[in-house]
Amino acid sequence: MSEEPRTLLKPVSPYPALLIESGSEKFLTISDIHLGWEANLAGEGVHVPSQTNKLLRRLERIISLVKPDCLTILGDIKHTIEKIELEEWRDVPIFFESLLRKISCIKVIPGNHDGNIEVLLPEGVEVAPQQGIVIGGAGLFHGHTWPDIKLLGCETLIIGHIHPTVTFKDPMGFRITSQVWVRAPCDRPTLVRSTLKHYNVRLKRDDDPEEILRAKFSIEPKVRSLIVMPSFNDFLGGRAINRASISRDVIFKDFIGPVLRSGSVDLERAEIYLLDGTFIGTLNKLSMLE
Ligand SMILES: [Mn+2]
Repeated sequence: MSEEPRTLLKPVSPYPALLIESGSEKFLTISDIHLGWEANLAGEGVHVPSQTNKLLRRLERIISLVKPDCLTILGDIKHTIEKIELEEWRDVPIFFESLLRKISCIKVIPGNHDGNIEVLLPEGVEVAPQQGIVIGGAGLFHGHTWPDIKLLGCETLIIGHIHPTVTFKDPMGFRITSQVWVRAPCDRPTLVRSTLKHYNVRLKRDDDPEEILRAKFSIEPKVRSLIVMPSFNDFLGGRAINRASISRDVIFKDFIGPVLRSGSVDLERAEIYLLDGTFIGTLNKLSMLE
């Protein structure tokens, strides 16, 4: 059997961006841009200038810095879900046409906000399946759907969708909110069992789901952890994952997406990192002071 090239995951500190190095190839990965988000606020009487240019300049800076071969975006390019707002008709094509002048390989994995995204993307931008893609030992998908079965052969699953933040109160009573990275251990047999079940693969009570995956799909199950990326658009609201006022169960139910709801991801023991790389503890130690 040929040796797989090593896959290295490097957060591009202090940005909400991840560099995936697989063999000699470099993939820059970001998630949740939500272009047109501020236009939605205008409907509520709050007027915020368009963030598109700021986000574009920031992304171009990161591309110049790390010189990736390819840019992968884990979904939620635009903000409105089904229909397309006027601002998105304008901003989404401009955003990607400018990016294509910097980098010729761009892959988009659609998120739940990306209905009809194809019509907004210029030629040259590849739209991948919602069930995700494999880059070396990393499986990438947005997080609102089940991943493709082949992603179970990756050591690390990487999703967006949740926009994780932590919130603390300082001694003066001020609230501080920071975007964070989440890296949670996975219970592999449970994840394999629930994914196979989703794809209607029949399992008897004492079947070993990992054996079935090997036998029926020729996939060696390898998933060990799941990474939740911070949103690239830092202007958005986030999900304070350390809220103590409601029970953990409620928070977990609130974690939208079938993989997080399946009970196979141990969020209690998830490691939480700030964007500058500081490890601030595991989630069960980070209750918010209220
Ligand atoms: Mn989403």
